[in-house]
Amino acid sequence: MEFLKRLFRSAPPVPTGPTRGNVAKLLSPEQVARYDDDGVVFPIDVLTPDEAADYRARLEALEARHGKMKFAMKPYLTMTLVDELAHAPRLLDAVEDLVGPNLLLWDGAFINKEPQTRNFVSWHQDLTYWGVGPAEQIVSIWLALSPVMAENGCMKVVPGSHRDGILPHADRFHDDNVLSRGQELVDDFDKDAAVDVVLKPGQMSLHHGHVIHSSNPNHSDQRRIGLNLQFIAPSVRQREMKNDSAMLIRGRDDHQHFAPEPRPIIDFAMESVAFANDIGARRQEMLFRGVDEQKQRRYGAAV
Ligand SMILES: O=C(O)CCC(=O)C(=O)O
Repeated sequence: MEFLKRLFRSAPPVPTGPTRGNVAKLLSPEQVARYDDDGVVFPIDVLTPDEAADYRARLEALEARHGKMKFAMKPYLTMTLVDELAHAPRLLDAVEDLVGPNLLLWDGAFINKEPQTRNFVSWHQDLTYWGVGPAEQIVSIWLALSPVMAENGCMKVVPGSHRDGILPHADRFHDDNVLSRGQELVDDFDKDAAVDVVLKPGQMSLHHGHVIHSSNPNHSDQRRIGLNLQFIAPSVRQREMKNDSAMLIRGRDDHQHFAPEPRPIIDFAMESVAFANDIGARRQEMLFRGVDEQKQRRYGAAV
């Protein structure tokens, strides 16, 4: 565990701030109400256009050496640029407004789509297989590092669909589906009500774990680059997996339900990669519970 200690820089102490429902740090009362009513709120400005362009350039420089970060799992453990983004003050202020002052980062991935490619995301609700709850103490953010619009496969969300809890899903494994099991809602719903989550570089959306969403392939000549992160309150519990881990990002963890995760100091340090691979493999085991080994091997790279 020595390497964990070396890699671990504890989150700066932040005084316990206002809890949800009191004074918001970044979101307006209307934006908080929109999240509550719709299960999604966007666009929220996090980075200036120049900052977003710098982060994109850093990502693409790393990709030139290490390969495309297509669906890299938990990249905040291994890449300093993602660690910085995950600590961006405006991003965290908005998350704090929804989840409270004590924040753990539980998961994340780059969900990038290259120009003219077929990858899509089927209609689903995030919390179907994640094992964590309660949903009210979890929020996903999706931060754009490129322009994101219908043409390059932006996320589509059905506002208000988070109110009925988790609905039945079927596993429809598909090579082009970004989701590990190709999970997809079984019953009909009003797809026409879906809205496109259009974002400029540096803007993000926040969504609830029960909201119905999907995305189409990238039919454009522009790359779609998005960082998806899941924040939870420390009181959240993992029901489906032993020894799950998360990174303390803000405030305090008085519950210790998740093992601490180390922050990266340099990109792709061997120890960080080993740690990320270990937790990634155990997460995949949970996501693929009940799925035969052949399918696990074939679809294992997805999120
Ligand atoms: O990036 C996408 O297209 C879909 C993202 C998604 O499913 C999610 O953030 O939960």
